[in-house]
Amino acid sequence: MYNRRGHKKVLAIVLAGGEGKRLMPLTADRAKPAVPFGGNYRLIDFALSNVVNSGFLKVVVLTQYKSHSLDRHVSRTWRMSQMLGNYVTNVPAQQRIGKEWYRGSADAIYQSMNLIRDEDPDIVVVVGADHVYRMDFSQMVAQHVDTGAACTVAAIRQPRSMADQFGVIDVEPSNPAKIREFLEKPTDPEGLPDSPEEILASMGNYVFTKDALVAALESDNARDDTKHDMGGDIVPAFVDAGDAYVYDFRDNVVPGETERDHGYWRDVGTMDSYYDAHMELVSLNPVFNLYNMEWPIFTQMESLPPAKFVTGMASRAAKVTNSTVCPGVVVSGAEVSTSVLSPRVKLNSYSTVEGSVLFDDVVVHRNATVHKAVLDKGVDVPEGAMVGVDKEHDRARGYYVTDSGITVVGKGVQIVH
Ligand code: ADQ
Repeated sequence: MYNRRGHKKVLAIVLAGGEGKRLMPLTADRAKPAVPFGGNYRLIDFALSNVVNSGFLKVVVLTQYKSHSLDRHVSRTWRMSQMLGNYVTNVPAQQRIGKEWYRGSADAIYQSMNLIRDEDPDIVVVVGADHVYRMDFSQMVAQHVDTGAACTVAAIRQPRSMADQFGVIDVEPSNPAKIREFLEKPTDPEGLPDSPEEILASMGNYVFTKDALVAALESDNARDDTKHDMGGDIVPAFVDAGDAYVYDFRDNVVPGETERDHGYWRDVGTMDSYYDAHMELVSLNPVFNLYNMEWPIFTQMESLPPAKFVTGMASRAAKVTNSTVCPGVVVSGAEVSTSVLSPRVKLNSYSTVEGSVLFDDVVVHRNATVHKAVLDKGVDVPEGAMVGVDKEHDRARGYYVTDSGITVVGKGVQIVH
């Protein structure tokens, strides 16, 4: 498969082995990229949709941590026609080299080197699987080819207060800019000259010239003083060699986007940011437009009956405002506002759901209330029960409550009064 621009053969590698500790309990038994998002998506669907929409149809997904539901999702959803030699293959950690599982993200790629050798691409695009955004990677590849760099790092401005979550980039004043320094998750870096409270952050998406990547992974593997991490070790090595450029995400133009959603990128790595991204989605005029069909976000479409809204027996009419509702949902005499209802959610008479994200198969029984909460798959809220209304009571019942007061209940929990 040749890239539309530059006529280079491209292999895409999606790093999907992250644990997502800060998304507990949602990551108790699924990898972070498998965490549901927006009702019927999984986080990894955004990265994979971007890769495929960019025209890169040879895709390897590297998984590791609790990868069962992720592997199932990828193989079911992302089955591709083999006719043109295209594929999305998930590769679980195989302990192929030695006894260890992947040590870090660079080691994950190193241990899958046979896939790179078999495919023999000119260019390797490496992307994370944890973010919500649209991006045309072919534009980044085009810049990579133009500069002749060995490594190109996608970058976006972020608040300086969040620097310790990102690779922070200092650039030379050229255009495209060469990277002068790359610090992985520094505590108190300087802000940008034109905006002291912002830093230039790595998005965790990289383009490499294949031979340079292979050489860097081999030399990293031979060393003991590295964490075998893409952001922590491999990218800094390219920067030290004076061979890394930045790709400014502001330059990326995606078909169908508007001025408003241009440049949208959300790291949903904490429960609060995950919740906020959902509330943005159901807001009156969301920044991120799921309905942009010129750059569709693909997912698995299960055969389900349409969502249904009814007046329950001796009840009131169902009322749903500013919410997204997936197939298979039944809202019977319940009131729902600013919420996301995933497939097969059932809401019964006189129940109220407000400011909440309900995963697949959640059932809310009569007169129950769910407020500012994220309920994982299959949570059952019995008649008259309340979740998220009294945060102290939530904590006392063992439910997780975030600093900003969002209650999170793990998979399959039967709520108690
Ligand atoms: P983090 O996201 O903190 O920072 P990491 O935990 O390595 O870095 O995750 C990066 C990606 O690799 C994720 O998609 C994760 O799922 C995956 N991953 C992690 N370990 C893996 C393994 N052993 N096998 C396979 N996949 C693995 C990174 C960069 C920063 C950058 C931020 C942007 O290191 O420089 O700023 O992403 O969010």
